[in-house]
Amino acid sequence: MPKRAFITGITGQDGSYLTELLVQKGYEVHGLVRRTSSMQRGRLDGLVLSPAQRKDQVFLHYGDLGESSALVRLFHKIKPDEVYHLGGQSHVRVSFESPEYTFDINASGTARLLECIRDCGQPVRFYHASTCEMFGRPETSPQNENTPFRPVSPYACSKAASHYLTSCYRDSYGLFACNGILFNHESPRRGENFVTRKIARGVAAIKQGREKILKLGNTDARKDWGYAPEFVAAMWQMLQQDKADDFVIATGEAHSVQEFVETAFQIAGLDWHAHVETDPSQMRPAEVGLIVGDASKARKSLGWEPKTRFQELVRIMVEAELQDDA
Ligand code: NAP
Ligand code: G4F
Repeated sequence: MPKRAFITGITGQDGSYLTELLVQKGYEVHGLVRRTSSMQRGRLDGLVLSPAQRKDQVFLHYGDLGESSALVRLFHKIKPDEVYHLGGQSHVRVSFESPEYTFDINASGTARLLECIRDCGQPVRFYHASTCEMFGRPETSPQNENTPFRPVSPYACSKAASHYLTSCYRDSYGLFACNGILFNHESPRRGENFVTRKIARGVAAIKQGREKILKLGNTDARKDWGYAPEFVAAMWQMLQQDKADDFVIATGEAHSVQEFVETAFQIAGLDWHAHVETDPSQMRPAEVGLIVGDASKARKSLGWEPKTRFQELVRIMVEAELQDDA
């Protein structure tokens, strides 16, 4: 019998890469999808899988993290061995506009899933998509699994609640439940309204004469940016351990949005000075401080290491946009 995985957020950046990884490992993959007015699911339509793999190994089910009844039914139907909980309202600035929705889907959504696992009567391994945003404005750097959380956005508060729920169910009920505290990870599949993809798309549009200006918010912000396919591999590795635990996954290097801009424009042979303007609507009521991750526990226990460094990541993203738009 192949192992069965259930992925929430399968249509997202990480969900799509994780699906490819698990299918290559022989898993049967079941994904939660929301009903939308269009049947197009760009990232899933572009999965690097053979027609047979798609037909025999990937199955989509309607549901929503806001509704427990559908989740309960799906658990009984799928009987997953592993659950990768990646679904949620993942945009930090949007969380200031929709805090209640963000909290319900991200925090209560995790409680709904954990209850399904507690009640399903079989051993299930659970991965929760935690985030470095929980560190907020930390007093120490770099941050590891023991660094206190000081969240500064509704998104980060919802993820901190979700993180603690996951460890609470591990401690209280003995569930195999892991938190992956992932730092920013990017790719050509990143959502268009996250800054790295926005810059890569903007650079391609300017290069091809379709746009003249790229408008950005706070370009002084510094992030620890890695490459998404490498980060989803760590999710799988966490669930293959003998004991459930929490892990920071990061590159350990911080770069500013401004450096991303300069590198991206340089790769395309353009001068950023002529094209970048400030957009006050992209500023946030609060920004995190300097967060940069210490992934030494993951290196020791999982053998996980980042391979793709900043310059190469920017190149991958800009070249993908230039090719797409050619
Ligand atoms: P993403 O591309 O924004 O994908 C989010 C996924 O969640 C999508 O599949 C989305 O479905 C789904 N979703 C949203 N609301 C839902 C709901 N009410 N019910 C069911 N599904 C819902 O995010 P990502 O970059 O892949 O990140 C995956 C997870 O890791 C997220 O939880 C994010 O917060 C967390 N995280 C990400 C990073 C990062 O740098 N990427 C770092 C740390 C943590 P639709 O396609 O229908 O919208
Ligand atoms: O790309 P961003 O929107 O990502 P952010 O806020 O770091 O959140 C992402 O990473 C988190 C992990 O740290 C995840 F938990 C979360 O789910 C998500 O995947 O913004 C990156 C930085 C911010 O400091 C922002 O203020 O870029 C700055 N920025 C500057 N101009 C902008 C823009 N961000 C966006 N989205 N759009 C801009 O025009």
